[in-house]
Amino acid sequence: MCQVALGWGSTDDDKDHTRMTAPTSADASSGHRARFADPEHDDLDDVVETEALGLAASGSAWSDLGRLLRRRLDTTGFAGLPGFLRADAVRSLDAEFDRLLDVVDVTPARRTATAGAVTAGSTTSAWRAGHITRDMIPAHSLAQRLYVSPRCKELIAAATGLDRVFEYADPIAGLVVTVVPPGGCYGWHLDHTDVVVTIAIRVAEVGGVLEFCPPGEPDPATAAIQPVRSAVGDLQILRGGTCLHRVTEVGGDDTRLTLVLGYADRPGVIGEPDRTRRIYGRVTEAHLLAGARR
Ligand SMILES: O=C(O)CCC(=O)C(=O)O
Repeated sequence: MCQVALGWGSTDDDKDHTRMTAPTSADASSGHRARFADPEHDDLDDVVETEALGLAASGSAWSDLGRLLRRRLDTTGFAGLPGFLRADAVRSLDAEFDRLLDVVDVTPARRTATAGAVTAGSTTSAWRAGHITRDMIPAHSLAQRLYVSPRCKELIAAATGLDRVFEYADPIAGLVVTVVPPGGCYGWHLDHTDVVVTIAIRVAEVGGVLEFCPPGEPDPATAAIQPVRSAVGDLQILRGGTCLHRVTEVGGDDTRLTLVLGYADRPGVIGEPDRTRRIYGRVTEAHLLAGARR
């Protein structure tokens, strides 16, 4: 079995079987074509509600919509786009992420708002949440296709007033799923990037609400906190670098799942090793090498 998976020592029958379970990117003979994440291709009609949102037209439709969102983002720090993902795409992502939940670590922790080192005088908040990281999400996942798509980047760049945004070069961050189980929460924090893009995949029956403070407000105890109530498939853009935000305690039986897309304003961004370890519990060689170069 192992030999078949590795692609050597297999019979012709084994090879045919392997092709059925792991389709190649273009298999003209069978008509079976898996679509892989590829920044040279931007067909998202099977992922996004392109018709309903007026995004099916070629040209500047995605950046036009982004500019519309920017007005709201600039005023309040937040902009939402209800019904962004197709219902069948949400179902497919929910099932895909559900299969990974057994290996997600949700050990409780206390963290500072910037995931810095916790010292005796630090202000911290409670976390009980985990992540499905980028390296756990396969290349043919709709999530990876959305993340690398030039259309999606156009939308986010226009919404944030940048000429262009870039995928993280980080092997585990940039594209993650926040996993908040019943009784869990995602504490008050600021992100490392200006904005964070989230898409609700599974919402909590009770609680599990994304809340944020107005831009620059340093203290949730005195700030006018804004709740965001999302339905599955909704897209949210939050100025997470300047608006403190959290996810309140999840009630009921369901684990809350949110797809998080982080883009950088320059290519090659990789998270700092210490911060990465605190948030995701591990690093990769790329983090260590980038950390040593800093
Ligand atoms: O899960 C969410 O809705 C929010 C995630 C979040 O706060 C973040 O990724 O910075």
